[in-house]
Amino acid sequence: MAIAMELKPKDYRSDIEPTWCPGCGDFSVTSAICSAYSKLKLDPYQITTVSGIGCSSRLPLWLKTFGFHSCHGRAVPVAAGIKMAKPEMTVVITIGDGDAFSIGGGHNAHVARRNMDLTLIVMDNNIYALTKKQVSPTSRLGMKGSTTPYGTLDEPMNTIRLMLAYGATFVAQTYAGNPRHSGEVIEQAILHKGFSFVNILSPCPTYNQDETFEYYKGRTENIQEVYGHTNLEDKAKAFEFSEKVMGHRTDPNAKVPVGIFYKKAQETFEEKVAKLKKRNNGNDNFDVASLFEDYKP
Ligand SMILES: Cc1ncc(C[n+]2csc(CCOP(=O)(O)OP(=O)(O)O)c2C)c(N)n1
Ligand code: SF4
Repeated sequence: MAIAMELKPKDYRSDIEPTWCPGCGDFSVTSAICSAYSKLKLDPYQITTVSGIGCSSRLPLWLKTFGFHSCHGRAVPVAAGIKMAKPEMTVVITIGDGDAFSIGGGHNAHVARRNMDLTLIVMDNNIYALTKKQVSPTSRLGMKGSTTPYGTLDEPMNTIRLMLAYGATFVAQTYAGNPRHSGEVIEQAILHKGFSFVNILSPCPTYNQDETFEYYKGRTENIQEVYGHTNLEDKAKAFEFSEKVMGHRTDPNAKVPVGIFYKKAQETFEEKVAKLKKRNNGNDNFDVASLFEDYKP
């Protein structure tokens, strides 16, 4: 991560005006990301913000950093490739819950278990918004979408628990209605050396009338402040708190936990690769030609 000049959050914004609907939670996520970049004094030319396809995935367009608006479900492997080619680059992935947990869900396990130094920010609006209201893996049971007019029969996915199980070394949840908290969590996630996952509850007022700003009002609780959850290396405790994530789906009085669930220092994949290269004097001495020979008919 390169340290550069002092820049204000607005200095990370491009001249392109967001095309999101008024009141979209993703505006606040954009501000939180810019605020984190500014606090960390990052050089915009040392950041790549990578997305897939979706309303949320337009986010890199509004930034002055390098950006890659890739394919639906493929932002994570694109980001992994960028990180391998340029390990000194800060690589941040900004995608929706459909992108991250439906079509692209299979990629998360591998960047997490490898502990690649990437930050995955999911704007979780519990719906496919760009394609006009189909249910996503985080939609609540019974939610009606354009292709599920009688309500979905699927139980929602607990993405916090999933990422803990995959071996992510930083797992957090925050809320677009609290951009200060979102900014602080994103800052911590980028600072963390290794794979960091930040789920941001980001309402879509156009297609989701269930999980609205009104719904979350007074319903979130900060697990650091309320429960004093500060031993962040305690994975059993992190799993315990992750159980609370789903409570509000069935109990109208249950709170929605926000904060950092888990954080652990662990060697990154890039560090391991650098060591391997050093051990081989920067040269892999691998005979590619003989490999091709093996596969000749
Ligand atoms: C390979 C592929 N499959 C499907 C689509 C259609 N598609 C575009 S965006 C999207 C889902 C968007 O939902 P999400 O990722 O949650 O983002 P949001 O729009 O809610 O921010 C789908 C299914 C596509 N563009 N490419
Ligand atoms: S449809 Fe929903 S997610 Fe998409 S821009 Fe509008 S409010 Fe945001």
